[in-house]
Amino acid sequence: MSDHIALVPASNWVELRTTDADWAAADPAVLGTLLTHAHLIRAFEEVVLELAMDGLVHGPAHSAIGQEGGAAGSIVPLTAADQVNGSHRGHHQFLAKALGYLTPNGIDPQAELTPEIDTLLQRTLAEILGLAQGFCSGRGGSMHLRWEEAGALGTNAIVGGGVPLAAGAAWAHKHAGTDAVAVSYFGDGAVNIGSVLETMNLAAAWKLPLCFFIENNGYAVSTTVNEATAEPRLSARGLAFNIPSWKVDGMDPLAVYLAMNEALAHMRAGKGPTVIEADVYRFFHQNGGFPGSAFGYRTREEEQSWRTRDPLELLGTKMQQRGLIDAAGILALRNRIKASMAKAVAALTEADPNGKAGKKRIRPELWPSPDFRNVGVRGDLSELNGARTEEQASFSGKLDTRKFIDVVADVMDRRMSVDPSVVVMGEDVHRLKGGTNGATRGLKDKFPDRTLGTPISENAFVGLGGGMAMDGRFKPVVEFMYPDFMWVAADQVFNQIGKARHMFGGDIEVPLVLRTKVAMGTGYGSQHSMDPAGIFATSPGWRIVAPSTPFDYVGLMNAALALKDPVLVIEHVDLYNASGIAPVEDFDYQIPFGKAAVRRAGAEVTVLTYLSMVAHTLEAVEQTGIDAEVVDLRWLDRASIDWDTIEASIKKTNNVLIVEQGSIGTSYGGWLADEIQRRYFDWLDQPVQRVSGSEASPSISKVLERAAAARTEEVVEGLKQVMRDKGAA
Ligand SMILES: Cc1ncc(C[n+]2csc(CCOP(=O)(O)OP(=O)(O)O)c2C)c(N)n1
Repeated sequence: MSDHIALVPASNWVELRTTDADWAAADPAVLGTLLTHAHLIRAFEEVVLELAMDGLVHGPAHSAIGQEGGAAGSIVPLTAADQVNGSHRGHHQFLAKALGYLTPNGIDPQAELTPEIDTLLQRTLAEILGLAQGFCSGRGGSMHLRWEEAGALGTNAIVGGGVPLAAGAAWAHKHAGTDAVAVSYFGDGAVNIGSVLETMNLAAAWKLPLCFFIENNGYAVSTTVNEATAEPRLSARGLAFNIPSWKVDGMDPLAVYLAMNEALAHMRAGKGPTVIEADVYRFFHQNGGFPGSAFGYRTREEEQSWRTRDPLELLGTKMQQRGLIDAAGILALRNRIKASMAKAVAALTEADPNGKAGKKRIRPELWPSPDFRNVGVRGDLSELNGARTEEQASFSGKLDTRKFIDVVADVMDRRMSVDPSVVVMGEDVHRLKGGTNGATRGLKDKFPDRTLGTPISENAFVGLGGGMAMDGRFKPVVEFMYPDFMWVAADQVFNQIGKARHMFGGDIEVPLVLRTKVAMGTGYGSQHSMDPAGIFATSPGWRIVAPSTPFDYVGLMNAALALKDPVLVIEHVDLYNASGIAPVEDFDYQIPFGKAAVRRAGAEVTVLTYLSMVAHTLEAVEQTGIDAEVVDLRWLDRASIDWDTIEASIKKTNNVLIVEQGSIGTSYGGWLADEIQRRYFDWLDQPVQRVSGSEASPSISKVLERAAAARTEEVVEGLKQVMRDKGAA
């Protein structure tokens, strides 16, 4: 029989329950503020549900009625410098954080509401209704409420999606030398999603001041906690990552307040993240104004028993017992808030002239203009004004023949030397002489705090980078070891980072650089051999650069780092060990924004290509003797691509061949061919032709891998096909 030694978690795990002594000792001003927050949230949510029942809320209205205690209790202790983000059910936290910002000394429940609070209620309601005066100009709605100034970083429609972003804010707080914290709110359903668990691990490993606040309302839509997990004590999640964890009754706002104060002491002392699980109950269904029991997944009796534990009642009763307010005072508070909400509703809606008596409509003049739909998908590029740009042909600095990969490391070394905000992160970027290829050579030694080797958690660490970028104090350069890992991190890359600027109103900046290398030809097989250009080019928000020479790499990386948008920098292993003309000491120029490079002038066909396929194309042109114009696109996304150069070339050659290496399915050329045919149909002698890889991803077998990817031979064939088909269309 073996010995069995019981092991225990390294971190504390406690349930905090209030005592009579806690209630007796609680600061009256804190209790008054908690009561006012809770009533403001309740009355606000009641109006949202009324408007939803009237059909005026477009989309879901996830009300927090019943859950006010968790938000008020945890946010009242925060300072204006602390930040929060949340989930689809986030009105309550948004309002509490905004109220805390507007009234840093708390709110007296017996005082009049200030005009600032009236405005807050109206603008929040306006956002939920999708109106121009809302905090995100009506773009965000109920599920994307952001008011950065107040420390409300944004609610999120992807369950768990905001959590990595909050870690980025926490990283920035810590490394800026402040004691501010971030709090990320999510439901019981979110504790089982990877982004949350990955971020718990990352935040603990890096000791980030981040509170994972679980609002356990017992249901993810209709699925119970017990159905979804074998460990329904959700605060236990923290223990797996050595995070101290609290469980509290979220219907008791004082318990939440006290637990948050303990968690804040831990985080502000630099000891790392915390978990708080607050048991709460939503009095209504997932969204809208019907009770959950109407949908059959819970009983009316259960709902009734939770309603007897209403956090507003508890606070009111306890305050009355201490003589801090009386029933009339509470009623007056509620009436004042209802009056403010009525004013907000009157400002945003009016009688519907075409409807039955009493039917309301949104005031038509308050909608955003339809022209606004695409404004702010990316920034306005003003950040590039005055940038020093260079082309190799006119460069006056010293040039030499150098290995591409050395130049990759050099330019980052230079940027990190002159810009203390640049932070490099990724798997093994801090070891192995600069990651798996040497791209980050020397950075860890020179910049130990800004060269971060990450755990294998692409979703969490790129999301953390996104949060850092949105924070703005640091400039993340994130590396994905292989492009295919973008699928692992797809939520953060595409739903969060790519959409953030637009979704939150069009004017927030997301200056993140994502580096990755195409590895076709190295035998790494189906899951490591994609070219990500096509997927990023068809996803909103991203800019893409793809340097084919070391000289361009320097200038495109510098431009990427200067931009206030997320930029994908695509590299290629074939190029890493190739040599080319590159600067030796001047790494401070940019390649002109949105400018392609004509690598060979020609009259017969325009070849549009990028990255390693530029050299293959030039080789193919040489071999065939076909007089092709070879355009190295350099900037690939639809907002940065050089239409002027493309147009001039097409008008000259009247034939187009798009050349890329990767699989046809997720290829880059699809959208480009479509766009070219729309724009230049009259100038084309034949349909746009394409060279790409096959349908399947390249396999490990050398022969199959070669057959699946395009290289010089395929371009030769493509050029010949164009010539055969010329004029035949
Ligand atoms: C990744 C993802 N999966 C599914 C959904 C659809 N969805 C929205 S809310 C929700 C339930 C979430 O439950 P929980 O996290 O407990 O939060 P609650 O609604 O109870 O506040 C689901 C399944 C989503 N938005 N995101």
